[in-house]
Amino acid sequence: MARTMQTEPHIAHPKLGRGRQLGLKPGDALIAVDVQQDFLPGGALGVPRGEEVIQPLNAYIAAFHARHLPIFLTRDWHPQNHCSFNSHGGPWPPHCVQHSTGAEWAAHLHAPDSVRIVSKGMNADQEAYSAFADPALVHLLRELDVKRLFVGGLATDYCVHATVLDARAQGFEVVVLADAVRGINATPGDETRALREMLEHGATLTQWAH
Ligand code: VGL
Ligand code: ZN
Repeated sequence: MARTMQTEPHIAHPKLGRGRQLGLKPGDALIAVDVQQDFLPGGALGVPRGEEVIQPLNAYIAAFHARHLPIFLTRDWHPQNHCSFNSHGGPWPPHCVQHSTGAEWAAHLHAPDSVRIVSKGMNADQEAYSAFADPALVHLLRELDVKRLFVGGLATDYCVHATVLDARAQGFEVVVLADAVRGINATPGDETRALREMLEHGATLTQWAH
């Protein structure tokens, strides 16, 4: 089946629970990482097949919203002179510059007004792949009594990876949404390695929306 082949790096892992309920409960929250124009194919830093996360994330967002569970959207929100840009000695083409169209949410992402937006990478001198780079997030999660985070978005091998490892380090249970992440794979195998490392740090993988 073509679909199975395409998602093989995700579903091949033995820890993946398939076809089970999400089992949402109080204390759960959703983090959708960087679902922005520049990370979609054709964008400044397009993630191959990045657009495939949008429909699953819409389903997750709807499920969390229906249960009144917190939803966070992170966004890469760089100043024009950000140190990660190759124009400033960094590894990436300029992307997600504050207020540019490339920094806007993916057009088909549907999120209610109640979502909380977490901006990151705003300091020109500092790379910030993780949603936890700003300590405000962990404080808010504790205030909201969040215990378990469901994480999807872009890119598996950078911002999702960093966010998941930080979430684990902060003591949250983490469920990675295998059908709602895609990797850059600058080096072949990066996404698979990133997922493996998340699992080694105690995250689990699930696939529900697809
Ligand atoms: C990201 C590279 C540079 C990401 C952000 O969202 O994964 N990757 N900036
Ligand atoms: Zn960036």
